[in-house]
Amino acid sequence: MAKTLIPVLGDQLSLSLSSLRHADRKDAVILMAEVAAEADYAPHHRKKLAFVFSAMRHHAAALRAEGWEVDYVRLDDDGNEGSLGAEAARAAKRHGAARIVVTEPGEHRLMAEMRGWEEALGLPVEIREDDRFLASHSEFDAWAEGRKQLRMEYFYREMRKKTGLLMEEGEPAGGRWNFDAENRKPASDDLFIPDAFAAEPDEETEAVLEMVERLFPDRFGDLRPFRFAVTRAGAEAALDHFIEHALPRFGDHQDAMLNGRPFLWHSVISLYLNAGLLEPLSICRRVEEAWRAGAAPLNAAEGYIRQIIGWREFVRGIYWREGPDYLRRNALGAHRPLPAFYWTGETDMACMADAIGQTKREAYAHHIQRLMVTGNFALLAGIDPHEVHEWYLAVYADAYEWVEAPNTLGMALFADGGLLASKPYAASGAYIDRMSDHCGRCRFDVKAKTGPKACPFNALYWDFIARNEKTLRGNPRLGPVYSTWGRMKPEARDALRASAARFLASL
Ligand code: FAD
Ligand code: DLZ
Repeated sequence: MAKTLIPVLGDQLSLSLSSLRHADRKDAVILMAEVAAEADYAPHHRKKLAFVFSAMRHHAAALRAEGWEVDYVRLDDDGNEGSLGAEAARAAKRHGAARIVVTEPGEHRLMAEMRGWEEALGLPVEIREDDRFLASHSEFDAWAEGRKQLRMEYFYREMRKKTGLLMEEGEPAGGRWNFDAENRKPASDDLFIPDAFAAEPDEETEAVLEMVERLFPDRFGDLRPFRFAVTRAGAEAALDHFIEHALPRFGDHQDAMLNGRPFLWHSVISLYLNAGLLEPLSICRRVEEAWRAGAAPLNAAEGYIRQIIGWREFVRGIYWREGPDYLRRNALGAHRPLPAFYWTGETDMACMADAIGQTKREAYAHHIQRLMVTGNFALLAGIDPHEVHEWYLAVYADAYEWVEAPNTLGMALFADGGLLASKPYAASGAYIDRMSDHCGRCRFDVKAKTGPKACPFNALYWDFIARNEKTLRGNPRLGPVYSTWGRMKPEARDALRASAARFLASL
């Protein structure tokens, strides 16, 4: 009987994947392949590599337990040809496959490659939509069509209505769609901060850690200690841990930062969700249940659900709608190279050192660290958006282009000219001081605006505003900022710009 070959990628670790649906287990072979091309298209953090390979190996075992035949190719197997296309071709020959069925990948790069498989392999190839999201491509496009501006808030409301999450008789629970204004409290060390969830590596994970150590000795990031879960059950345990210990405070302190406290009340589940070990709707239902049971306040449940059915779905819609050209957008004409300290964390700016240092250790930083520290710095300093994009794609365990690129280019860097965000998320040191305890331990003075001791974010902020006046002055949300700039004495403006220029020259 001619077989159907079903390649399953490293971020398609879901038992309900569209390519597996309606397949007859007797006539199908699943191919999972660890390949150099995927390990190398970005210089992935070593923890990310270990997570992906170990989770793939555990998923292969889970599929076998469900009765599937799985052909698994390890990265160091003899004969591994190093790319998904070449491995699909080899496997198709090995099994005498008559056709290939695959779920669409999460990247334009691989989508283009897969579209060429039919010709390259001489077999019919069916590419199915990835329906592990709440909004299909056509649903998002229909929502976006004809709108002058795409705003997450309106899309989010549609997703709330569609799913019924936090809805009561057709109205949003609590009478409001959005409790964001109640999600901006700073934090302090004397609040109860839960321990991070930690899984124990099993034998398979140990083998992967050794392989990554051996094959990627020079890659960015600490490999050990390795505490990520690598199975569906482990990911569920991480979610349970979050709901029990951190969700109640997630809302209040979502935007807070504390030195040496990488996880605070965040869930740290994006790597599992993006890999397919958790499903978005069931996570949100669990969070809603916690609220209904009185175990979490509404601002926490709403704030959390908004990230998943709002932001996550919204950025994916934009990624696919805008096409590959999105990756090269540079609306503010920023061309400075990425400073070397993004790879070392060696900088005197305490907030940057903390965010980059933990990124190196954990392959994780929470949203405000990514947006308002490393992202904000890159925006203000005019770093080339594509270089920044390549950095974010590499350093986080949850990074896949469909979710990383719109967040980096659209949200953090305004490189899409305001498609995703209504104004640049630019902020001076005062924001970081308000939301964190970094400034008190920094060698720079956050209250000083100019001079060698002044927090670099201050002069850089005004330099950014001045430098981009032509493009940004017309933005209604920046009206007050340009009025303040206009009211400053020329000497004060010159001093800010000179201070910024000195700092930028030192990078
Ligand atoms: P929590 O704070 O606990 O939030 C819950 C979940 O909501 C997350 O797990 C995630 O699935 C979802 N979520 C929250 N914010 C966003 C968002 N803006 N976009 C999409 N999903 C969101 N997220 C990624 O999953 N992969 C990336 O590569 C990525 N790159 C980013 C780059 C930049 C510059 C910025 C500003 C944000 C990026 N994000 C990315 C979004 C966000 O920072 C992470 O999803 C979040 O920090 C993951 O940690 P967590 O699981 O503890 O999230
Ligand atoms: C991220 C990643 C890595 C590091 N390695 C593999 C791999 O060896 N084999 C595989 O099938 N997938 C891997 N992935 C995930 C893919 O890069 C991911 O599927 C694409 O980026 C599309 O989202």
